[in-house]
Amino acid sequence: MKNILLALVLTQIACSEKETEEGTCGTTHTVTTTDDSSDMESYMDFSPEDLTIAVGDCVNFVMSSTHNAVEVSQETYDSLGSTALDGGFEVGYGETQEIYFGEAGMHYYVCQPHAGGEMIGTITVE
Ligand SMILES: [Cu+2]
Repeated sequence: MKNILLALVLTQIACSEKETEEGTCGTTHTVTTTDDSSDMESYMDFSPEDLTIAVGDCVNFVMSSTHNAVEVSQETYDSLGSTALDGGFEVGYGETQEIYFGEAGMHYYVCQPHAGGEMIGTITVE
């Protein structure tokens, strides 16, 4: 019984540490992609493409298997490039990841194989 209690306490400590590190999400927004290439217009898009959120909100990126979402600099975004931003977020193909945004600012991201086809997006945190 003592061991079970200890395990519970340790689990709770681990969880609260994680929350402090990543922050606790205010509202969670969702960005999705589709693998259905019969409609190229929606295939080459993040949905939504441009998202405005509040400081402390999270964005849950739900990537289908042929797309990724990689943060880039404004310059790379403007030139439809695909070079990842140092220390930026990166959600892999077919991956779902919740990203916490704790500071106001602008984030630019692209789908690396389709950046040239304007599969790009922004997150505005205000
Ligand atoms: Cu893509």
